[in-house]
Amino acid sequence: MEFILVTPQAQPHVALIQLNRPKELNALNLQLMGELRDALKELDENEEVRAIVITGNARAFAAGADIKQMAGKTAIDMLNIDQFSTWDQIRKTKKPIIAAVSGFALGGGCELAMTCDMIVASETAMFGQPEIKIGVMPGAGGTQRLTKAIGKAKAMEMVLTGKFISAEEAEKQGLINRVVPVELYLEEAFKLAGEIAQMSPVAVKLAKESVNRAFETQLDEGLHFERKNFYLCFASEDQTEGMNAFVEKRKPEFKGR
Ligand code: DAK
Repeated sequence: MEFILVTPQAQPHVALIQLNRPKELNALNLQLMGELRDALKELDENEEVRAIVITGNARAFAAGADIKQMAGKTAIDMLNIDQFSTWDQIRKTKKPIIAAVSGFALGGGCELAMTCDMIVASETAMFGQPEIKIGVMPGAGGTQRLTKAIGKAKAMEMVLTGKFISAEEAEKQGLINRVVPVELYLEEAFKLAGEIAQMSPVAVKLAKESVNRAFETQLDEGLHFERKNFYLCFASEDQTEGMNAFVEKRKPEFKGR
């Protein structure tokens, strides 16, 4: 891996992926995205990993797709490169992913953060979809996820003017989970990931899948899907362990089975 650093056990059961093109503000070139896709697939299959944190550095989470790499491309080049399959693969990660964002989260960087399940930000974080300023528009879910997160009026303004919003504003709008001082954002993301890692990995996966369904279906179908996953929890040893531990007044030991 050239452009990301992967630590499978950065903390017990929590993996860390750090985007690592600091000079280019972690601009997401094709190789970086491929590495990210492969790393997530591997971590998703690693039984020791229960939650994943993706971060950049204090100055930038990611300033977007690599404009220099995209500049000379034609529509057919873009079609043939088919970056969407990479992004789709990332979206299909079953384990929870927390984006720990500081500095710029722009364009594809903002979209990557929104593809994660939760966002913890430093006070210096800035979110934006500035593609309009370079003659294009968001292409990795920005118009959809941003609109669902912060509503039409605010999303429209960001997408049509390219203006950034601060971490404070992003929290107020419901785009992110919380804002902390810059020296604490990674620690805070690990804290959240660590909390989730103590739960049943089976229930966590099924719950993540069910929450995501709310964005893809009507209520009736979503409720139906939730019910199936709820029943499925009762096929796990973790369900027996969790409920027995409660009755016996002890801490459960979940195994992901
Ligand atoms: N791409 C390539 N290089 C970038 C970059 C980017 N997005 N952002 C920054 N850099 C590079 C700069 O060119 C500069 O490199 P050198 O000139 O030193 O070689 C270095 O990083 C430092 O940047 P600056 O000198 O510009 O730093 P400043 O602090 O002055 O400004 C900035 C920081 C973030 C405000 C500025 O760099 C900036 O405006 N960056 C571009 C932001 C942007 O427009 N982002 C959106 C890109 S379009 C798709 C999936 C996703 C996408 C498309 C398709 N499919 C699945 C098909 C996504 C598209 C985008 O994200």
